[in-house]
Amino acid sequence: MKPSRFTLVIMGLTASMPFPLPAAAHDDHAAMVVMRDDCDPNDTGYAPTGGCLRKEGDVSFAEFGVELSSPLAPTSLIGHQAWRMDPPYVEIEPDDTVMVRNRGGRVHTFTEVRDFGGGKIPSPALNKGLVTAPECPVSTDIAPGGKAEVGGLAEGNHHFQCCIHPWMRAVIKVKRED
Ligand SMILES: [Cu+2]
Repeated sequence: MKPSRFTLVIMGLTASMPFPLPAAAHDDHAAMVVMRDDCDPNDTGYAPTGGCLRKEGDVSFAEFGVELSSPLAPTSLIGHQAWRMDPPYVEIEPDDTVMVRNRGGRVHTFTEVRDFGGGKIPSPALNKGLVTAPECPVSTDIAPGGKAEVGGLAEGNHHFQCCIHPWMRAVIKVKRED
């Protein structure tokens, strides 16, 4: 079991910095993960939960809800697959940083969890079959257009998820190349 060791910088503010980033790392990102969704900005169904702040997108709030689950897996969360981490798997070296951008219209988080689990929104439909990941209630929101930088990761696999849409997942593998 690895301790959670990472640095998350949100919009110029340092949320937690157990291991300061080397200055050069800020200009040299080894990888990027883009958080995406395709919410329809004209659908007022999104308004009570932050709206849809993007110019284009054609997924209605109703369609989003339908895709949360499948009749074939009634107790499992599936989730609309337009809400996604792109790519869901990246490999970096120990001193590298990953730039994370929210290019969707909804709020997302990019939260390191020991184990993938449920998110922080108290909605059974959004967390079907999942136990809340303990890291999620204190996760940091990244607004549409926002970004974060992840660095200082130890060697090994690191699990990141959105704590609002828990099927949005990414694994960052940190591996030293020789
Ligand atoms: Cu999300």
